[in-house]
Amino acid sequence: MYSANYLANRLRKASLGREDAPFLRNHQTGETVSYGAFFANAERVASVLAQAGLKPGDRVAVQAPKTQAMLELYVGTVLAGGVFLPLNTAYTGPELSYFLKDAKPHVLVCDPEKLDELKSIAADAGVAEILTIGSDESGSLPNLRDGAEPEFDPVVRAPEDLAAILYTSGTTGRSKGAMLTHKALASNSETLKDYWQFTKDDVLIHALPIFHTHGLFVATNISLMAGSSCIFLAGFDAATILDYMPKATSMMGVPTFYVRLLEQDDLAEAAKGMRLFVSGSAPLLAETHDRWNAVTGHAILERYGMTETNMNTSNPYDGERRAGTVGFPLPGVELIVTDPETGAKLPDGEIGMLEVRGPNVFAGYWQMPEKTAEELRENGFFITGDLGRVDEDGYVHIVGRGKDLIISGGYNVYPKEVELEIDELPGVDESAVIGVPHADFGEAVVAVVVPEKGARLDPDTITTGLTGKLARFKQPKRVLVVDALPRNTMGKVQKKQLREEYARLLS
Ligand code: MLC
Ligand code: AMP
Repeated sequence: MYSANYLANRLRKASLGREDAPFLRNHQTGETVSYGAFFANAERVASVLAQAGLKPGDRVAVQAPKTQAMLELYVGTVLAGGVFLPLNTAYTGPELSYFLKDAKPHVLVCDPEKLDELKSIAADAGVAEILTIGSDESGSLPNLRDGAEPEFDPVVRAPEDLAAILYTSGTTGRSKGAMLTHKALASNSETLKDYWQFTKDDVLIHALPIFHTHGLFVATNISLMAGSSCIFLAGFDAATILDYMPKATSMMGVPTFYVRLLEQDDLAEAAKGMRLFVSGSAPLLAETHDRWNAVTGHAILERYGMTETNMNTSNPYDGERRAGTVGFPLPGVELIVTDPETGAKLPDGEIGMLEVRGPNVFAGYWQMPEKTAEELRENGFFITGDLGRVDEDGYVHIVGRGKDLIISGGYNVYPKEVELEIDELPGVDESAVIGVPHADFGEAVVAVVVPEKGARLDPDTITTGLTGKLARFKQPKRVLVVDALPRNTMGKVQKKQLREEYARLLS
């Protein structure tokens, strides 16, 4: 039925002929949406996009609340041959302006509440059409959808055509758009569905955002491909999740989910009937893994992935899920450990740069051939920026990062981007942004700031100065004003020293 369109076909296959089977149990609206109704709506959305002049390969950018309508937009964009470009709802106007100017989408879909602010930003970037989706499933896109024809002939798309672009920040402070093909997305989700044994009987608690790989491609694509259903929550709330657990079979989350759920009294009882808990996007402390096991009797299955590659490794479904490791390379994924300086392959057991190759790997960075060449080797291996080793039993351990990156509650923050903004503020000479341990978010952003000679700096003015410029999750949880930053003999700021000095600041 969708056979001309590589990814859509694979997202639809499991539910064909099961039109009444439930796909989304929408917590916000209290309604259950069947597979038939969901795909009919996605087709209507594809018609709306085509009517708006969307051509194959055109980008559809979206910064909207997590809703059923946004998922329909994802599938509708794929059906219409477009390239889906979701953006974190926390991004500010200036951040959005960069993405829109870089990706030049034909359509922008936003929250009606942000329409006024975004109109001029979108016009500046040459966006042809702005539509809206609100948190209550209303908006101009749902309105147009309801008036559109229910059937749409999917646009022909081959495995190597682009299905999505997801932006990921970089060490230089400039975000890069990772280009993901139909094949990369489909093959990875198909592999994971089988590896984690998802079937039509599964009910997944879906509390992750859908503007990132984890909530969009891992959680949603797997559910669609298995023909299972999702309890669809707009965001994370521990008590609500506990209420739903007895009706569910599985959950995917970042470590913060597990840390917060462990604070709930009735966790053991609620988790009894669950079959699978998956964690990823940030390191899960072995201590959290062990506590979870002790309380619920379940071993959390930790896996490792990234925007550019989707999922690379996973602990086994059957077999030992080893705390502090990310398991084995997935079927079809090759993983090697190389010398970060020379790129030479290292002997088994040694710590080095993790590199991965497989059908899951992205096609390069949008309009950044030099960046692509730096990180994606000609032989197909992607240099992840993560440091790790493979132990004698084949389990992969991530031991650190070769890239200057902070992961806070599963969101990536590149210090450079924050430092550039802080350094622009009046009275600032220079700054160093670091990640320090944080019980809830794993790591938290801290800024160490040096005032200009003779200037007096109040930490609060730094915090206020960043408002509206950077998304809240990137803003420092603490600002420290110091006389000077530690440097080595080459003059390079010693962030390791700062991280050690402030390791207990927030814990
Ligand atoms: C929210 N805040 C954060 C934050 N999330 N600050 C730092 N880090 C975060 N992750 C800010 C809020 O703006 C607010 O600030 C304050 O912290 C408290 O918010 P909260 O109410 O406690 O946050 P909450 O809404 O509960 O969100 C926390 C969270 C959320 C952990 C549920 O961040 C989340 O859903 N994270 C998942 C991210 C994710 O899906 N990553 C996958 C990336 S894909 P203030 O000052 O305004 O009060 C990827 C590849 C892979 O990495 O392998 O999967
Ligand atoms: P992103 O760019 O948002 O896709 O983030 C990807 C990064 O998250 C990876 O490069 C890793 O540094 C990190 N990551 C993802 N999963 C894990 C995990 N299970 N353990 C440790 N780090 C992880």
